Amino acid sequence: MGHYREMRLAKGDYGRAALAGVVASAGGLAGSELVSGYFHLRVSPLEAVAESIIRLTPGSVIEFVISNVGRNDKPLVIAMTLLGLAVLSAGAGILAQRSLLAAEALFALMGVVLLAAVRSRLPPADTRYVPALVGVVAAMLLLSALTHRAAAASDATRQDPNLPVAVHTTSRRSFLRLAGATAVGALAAGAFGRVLAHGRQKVEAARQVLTARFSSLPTPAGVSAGVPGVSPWVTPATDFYRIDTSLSVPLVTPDSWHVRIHGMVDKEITLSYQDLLDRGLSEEWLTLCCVSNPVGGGLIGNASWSGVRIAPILAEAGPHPDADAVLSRSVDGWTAGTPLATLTDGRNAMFAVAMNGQPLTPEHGFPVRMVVPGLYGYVSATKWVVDLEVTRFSDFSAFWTDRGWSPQGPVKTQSRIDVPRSGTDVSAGTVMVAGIAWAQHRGITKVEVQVDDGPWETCRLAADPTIDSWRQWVHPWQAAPGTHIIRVRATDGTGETQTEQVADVVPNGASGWDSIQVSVA
Ligand SMILES: Nc1nc2c(c(=O)[nH]1)N[C@H]1C(S)=C(S)[C@@H](COP(=O)(O)O)O[C@H]1N2
Ligand SMILES: [Mo]
Repeated sequence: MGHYREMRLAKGDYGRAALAGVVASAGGLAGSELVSGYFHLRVSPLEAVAESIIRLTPGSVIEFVISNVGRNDKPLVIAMTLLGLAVLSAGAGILAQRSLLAAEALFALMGVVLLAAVRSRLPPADTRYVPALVGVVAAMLLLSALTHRAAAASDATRQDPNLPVAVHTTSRRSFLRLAGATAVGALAAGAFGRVLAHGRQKVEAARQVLTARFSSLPTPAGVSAGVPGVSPWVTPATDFYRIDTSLSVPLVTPDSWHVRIHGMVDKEITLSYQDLLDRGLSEEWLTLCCVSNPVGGGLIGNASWSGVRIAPILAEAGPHPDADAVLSRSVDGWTAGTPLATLTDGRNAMFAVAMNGQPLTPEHGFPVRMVVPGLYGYVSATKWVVDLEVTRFSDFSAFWTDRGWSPQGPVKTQSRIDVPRSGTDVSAGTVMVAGIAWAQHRGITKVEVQVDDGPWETCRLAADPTIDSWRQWVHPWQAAPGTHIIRVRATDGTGETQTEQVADVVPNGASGWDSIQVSVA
């Protein structure tokens, strides 16, 4: 890369160079569509760019466009985006004849735009950046290969016009063969990617139909401690952490969904989606967290869940007296073992169908998932749930218990400092130290902070409408100049104070006190 060529391109040379750029980016784009379709992501990088453009465009312009082209603003913006991409890529192809490095940098820059669009349009998930990354790398490799062949074709023409015609033809053919093969491959990959994406679109359409049926609980009064920077009481679905073992998001339509309750029961029950809704929905606040969340970590979120209580359904099935567990299974074969008692003891264990008033997103388990207050997700929160087997802990091993995690996963009492951020500078005087604390189904009754080796000071707690959700806390700290360590600890509704004992996330959740270091000027 990076060699400079004398810019003496003939007309045909320009055409080839531009074609190289366009075909290379088409190849990359097709690759990104294919991978995105495979992962069942809601939008591909191209669609993410189009959606971002629509969002960044003033409403009046969008209205004007819609009134002139009808509801099809998205296809139009996609067409315009593709046109813009083609023009930029053609330019990059020509630039590549002079400096391949500069042209590759231009492609990389377009990649950054794709990644930014994806970041703003897709919820956090390990796979969301993969399609754009695959696309950019493919486009850059193709640009390099095509540019070299285009240059060889131009060289052959220029070096010696008296060379046998066959030489010019061979290098030109070599370029055209690669360009042609790439174009054909791109069309095929792009088309296949769209076919793969179709399943997601069917599920999104089914979600659309359901949106009006669910509602969110109103945010209770007083749950905010009023300090900017603290995780808000409600975690929007787009910010909610996602943990699962499926590379490709399982796609299940409500029409095809059933759950079977069987095993050590008097009567087997199978419910359709409609059967479930017919039982009547309730809404509950619940904080869900992951056993893999390190002290101070972000694998936690709070939402208003709409769903159907599991207890009455289990009661109808009639569990045998010697059963002590329910093994739930998802459509993709993942399993969790939940204590039977936590599903029947009156807590809000439910088959959830909506989160914050919206049908679950496919990433969070559409159409139906489980949530159980007080337990980590790996032993309770089965997404895309289709099977509940009433059984005994001694008779099975679930997905994560097979891999060294504890069969029992009650949530440990924990607290986190959200502000100030560790490692930041604050000015002397009153500094609001604030964050969240959680001990689902036991509740939080006290939070204390300690500055350096001073006394533990009791924080003000925000309102606590349910013992199943996290609770915000705040402490006005009189900051004196110097470097300080601040620690936090919570006490739950059973009177137990969060342990100082540091434990790793394996096998049953991290423990220890969250702490920050700040410099006071
Ligand atoms: N089908 C399925 N359900 C699953 C998992 C999974 O891998 N597959 N992971 C569990 C874990 S470990 C957690 S912490 C929660 C996370 O739920 P979320 O992705 O909606 O935040 O889902 C649980 N449900
Ligand atoms: Mo988890």
